[in-house]
Amino acid sequence: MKILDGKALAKEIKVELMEKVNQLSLAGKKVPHLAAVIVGNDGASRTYVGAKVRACEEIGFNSTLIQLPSDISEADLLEKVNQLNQDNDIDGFIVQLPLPQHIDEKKITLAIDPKKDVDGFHPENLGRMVLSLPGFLPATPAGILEILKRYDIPTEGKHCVVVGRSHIVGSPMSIMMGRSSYPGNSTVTLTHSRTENLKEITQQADILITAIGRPGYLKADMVKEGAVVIDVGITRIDAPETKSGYRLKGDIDFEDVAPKCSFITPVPGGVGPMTIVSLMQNTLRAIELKAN
Ligand code: BQF
Repeated sequence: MKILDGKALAKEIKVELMEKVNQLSLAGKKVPHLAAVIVGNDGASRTYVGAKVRACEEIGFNSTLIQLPSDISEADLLEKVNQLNQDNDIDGFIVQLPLPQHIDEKKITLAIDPKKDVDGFHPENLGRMVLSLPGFLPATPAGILEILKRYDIPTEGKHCVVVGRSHIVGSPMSIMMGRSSYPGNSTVTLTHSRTENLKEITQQADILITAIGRPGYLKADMVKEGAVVIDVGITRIDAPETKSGYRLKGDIDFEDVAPKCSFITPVPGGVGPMTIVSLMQNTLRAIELKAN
């Protein structure tokens, strides 16, 4: 069993991005500028946005954090999105999800200029992904492809089982693994909460990707010997002995499953850090796409 070290990979890619930023600076060109909008005070969301701003600082991107109160109206948030769409200094921006109940996430996502939609959630970018046209790929699936690529994991003809059908991870992941490219060319099965005989299906996976947010749900008896296992789940578990008061747990029962795998991503330090660098890669691409 080999660990797919997302944290180390993310560090490597950040160095590559740093070099590209230096080249832009030396050429007298604009350095990428990412803006992040956060609404309200959710602890996890603040951690995620903090990680994104910190990554910008490490790489040398400009970043702007826009903090808005949880009781902001949908109209006012849409106004903010429009402002960012029109701000020529901002190359890309994200609106951190989830949003408060009274705000329609779909409306907000639709309002983002697809050319600045570095999260890749706008239907135009999702459509481009399906058609393999240039655009922004959603950060988490893109980060997983990068892991598979950099570890030279064969995907062609393999059975890839995705557990979870969210718009942000499971659905796009299933499409990307089925596309005619590398990583891709897999035979894909997308499973979800209504799937019957889940265990029989996951047992057939050469590549198993789980994104359901149920800590420790997948046990060794659900995994084939030698499978490549990618764990996207990150649930906060109370842990009073730690400084933060919590620890992160994936969808995979790691201790149970790891001995059976050829490769496995840990939580933390697997897919999560790759999600952050994918967002950074998208932000750099926003500049490149603008130039063409
Ligand atoms: C790590 C996210 C659910 C819902 C909304 C590093 C992150 C997480 C873990 C991170 C996530 C999850 C993000 C680790 C961003 C990934 O070391 O294991 C980084 O910051 N993520 C998000 O922005 O929104 C989410 C999960």
